[in-house]
Amino acid sequence: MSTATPSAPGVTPEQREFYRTEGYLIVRGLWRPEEIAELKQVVDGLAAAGKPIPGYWEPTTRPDGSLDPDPLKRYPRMLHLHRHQPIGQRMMLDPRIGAVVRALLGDEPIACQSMVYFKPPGSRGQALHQDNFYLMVKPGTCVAAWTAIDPALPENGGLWVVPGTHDYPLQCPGPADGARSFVNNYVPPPTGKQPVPARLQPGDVLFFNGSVIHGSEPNTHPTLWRRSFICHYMPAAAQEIVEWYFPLHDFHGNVIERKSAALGGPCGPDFDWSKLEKFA
Ligand SMILES: O=C(O)CCC(=O)C(=O)O
Repeated sequence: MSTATPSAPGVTPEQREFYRTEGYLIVRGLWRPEEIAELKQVVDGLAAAGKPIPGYWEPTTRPDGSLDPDPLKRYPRMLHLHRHQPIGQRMMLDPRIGAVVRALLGDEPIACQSMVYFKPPGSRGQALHQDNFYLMVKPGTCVAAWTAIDPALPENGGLWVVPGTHDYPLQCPGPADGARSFVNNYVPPPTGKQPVPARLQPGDVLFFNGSVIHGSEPNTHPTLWRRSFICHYMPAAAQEIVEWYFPLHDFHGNVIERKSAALGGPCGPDFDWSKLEKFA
């Protein structure tokens, strides 16, 4: 796993080569501790207030007001942070992120989305999957920038990536284990390839190609949360993406237009998306 610190801007030739062959790259300490602390303060403040942000963050409690045993009901992932919090837009369009993504894509990046995962102790993970199944960026694929807010390690549900799966075609996902994953979408690694843990410290960023198989296990740590801030980007040359990600932005904050891609990809246009949210 490549862990070198990049020479700014962008990445070293070695890092670019590592990304080209493995499909992912860890950039250590891209964010300063005070930047991560500010992000943590904002998202923890929103979570502590518990006030839903309609369409973006909708925690639920039981009808009788008691705590749900599933921590993700109280702390679901927060969608599109950049649309409702200035820090989300600022961090999604940060020039240091832009420089790395530009170097990895070999093209001008367009920002598509931002999300926060809280993942408190006891939370389920997200089974192995490929992100471009959701974004459907074409031609080419998207790239994720996954920032650790807390340490992200196997013991607290850190991310795993399957090296070398960036050239693997998008698969139609099968069912996941609902006891371990909150999304019912599982893509098994191809024969001979195994997931490896991306061990991250706060401020480290894991970049990975949208076809790379990746996911996480439950957070089994007794006390350690595993918050993360996740953004996705597409190359300017790509012409389509699923409309749910509109409006797209360039790194100057301008809105960029692209065609709306059809959902379903390898599963076909009749794929039942509701099954990704449900377990039998
Ligand atoms: O952070 C996680 O646990 C999973 C996130 C992920 O796989 C994704 O954003 O695609």
